[in-house]
Amino acid sequence: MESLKEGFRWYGDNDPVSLEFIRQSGATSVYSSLHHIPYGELWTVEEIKKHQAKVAEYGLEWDVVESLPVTEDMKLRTGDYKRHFENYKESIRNLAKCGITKIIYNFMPVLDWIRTDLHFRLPDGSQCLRFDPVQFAAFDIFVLKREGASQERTPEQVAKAKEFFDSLDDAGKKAFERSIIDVFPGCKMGLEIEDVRKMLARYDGFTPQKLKDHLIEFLKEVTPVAEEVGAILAIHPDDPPFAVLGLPRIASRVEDFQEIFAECPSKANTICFCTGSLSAGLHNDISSMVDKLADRIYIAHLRSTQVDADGSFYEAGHLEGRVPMVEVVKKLMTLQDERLNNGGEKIVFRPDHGRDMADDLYKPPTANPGYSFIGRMKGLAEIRGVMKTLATL
Ligand code: DNO
Repeated sequence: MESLKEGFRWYGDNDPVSLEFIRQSGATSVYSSLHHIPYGELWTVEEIKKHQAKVAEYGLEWDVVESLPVTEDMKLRTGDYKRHFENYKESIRNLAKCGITKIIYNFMPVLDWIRTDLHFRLPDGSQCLRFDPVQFAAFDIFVLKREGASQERTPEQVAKAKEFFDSLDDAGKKAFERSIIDVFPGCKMGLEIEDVRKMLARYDGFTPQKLKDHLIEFLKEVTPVAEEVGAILAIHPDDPPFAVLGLPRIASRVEDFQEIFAECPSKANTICFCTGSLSAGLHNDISSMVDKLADRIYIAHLRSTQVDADGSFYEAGHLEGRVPMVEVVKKLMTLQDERLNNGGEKIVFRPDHGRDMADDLYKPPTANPGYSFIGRMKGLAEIRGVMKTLATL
């Protein structure tokens, strides 16, 4: 068996983790995006080539686009969405002209991922990201004051959330609010609570079915272009894979993906198999998901979570937690072997997130929680060890 292709995420020139470091991790491939281009605007060949050249300078390859963002207008089919669709299609063509054909996107309304603690301290002193449903309920009910937030929870959960919130003094409450909004929606945007309310309001009365319909319409529009130029689009699962803030979620369980693939059978319609996001839902059995979605997996994010009895989860070490990583890697390598035997391509993965550890703990916080260098490199090293072992058995 052959090892999977090893990737690493690079956030571009502003990423404190440089390409110089990434190259030392053992990765050969880079997951990156043109972060300076506003969502919905065109990625020109010139801009793509510039970025690609920076990556190539370090002997690395910009293999995967993470992400080509889908705008809120595109998800809602309002405002400027038609122009955004045209730009999206043209950006896919331009990427393919530069030889980049793997494109990740997500269709999560408003937010990308949610946690309540960005510095959860583990017994060994390293830190990771954590989600606590009680704290999140406190945010939803007492900070955001979202209508219906209490009714969606049991009286016991509401009482616990109140107890937590009341235990904070004013400064603590402010800090708590910031810690959640600062990663809303998935990156630091300097939002205020009123902005969050406005963003959520756009989805008032928007059902999961409607969002799914919009996703399928989006796919039916863009996959023919992707197919034409030999590209694939990979949907990123909901993180976490359950309902938050009353927003519709449609990429949380195996049935969701099966439906998405059945309704848009194009070969360009694939999943970014993110074991970390998926494993935060106890309903997801990661190993059997590889089997069920195998023919749609070309890109993977490998990481694990530990889900505790109270429904909270934290990002566990890459070989720990509830993802049977060795088994998953073995299945992916077997799948890849079959593909390679049939003239297909390698599956590319990256270690997703990592702990803040060693001297990364003492560096100023980065704009991208979960993306410090050493923890991710540890994850990559561990997975490389697994792959090498499996390859020589
Ligand atoms: C989080 C990432 C996501 C992912 C996007 C893809 O760390 O897994 O931000 O890049 O959801 O669109």
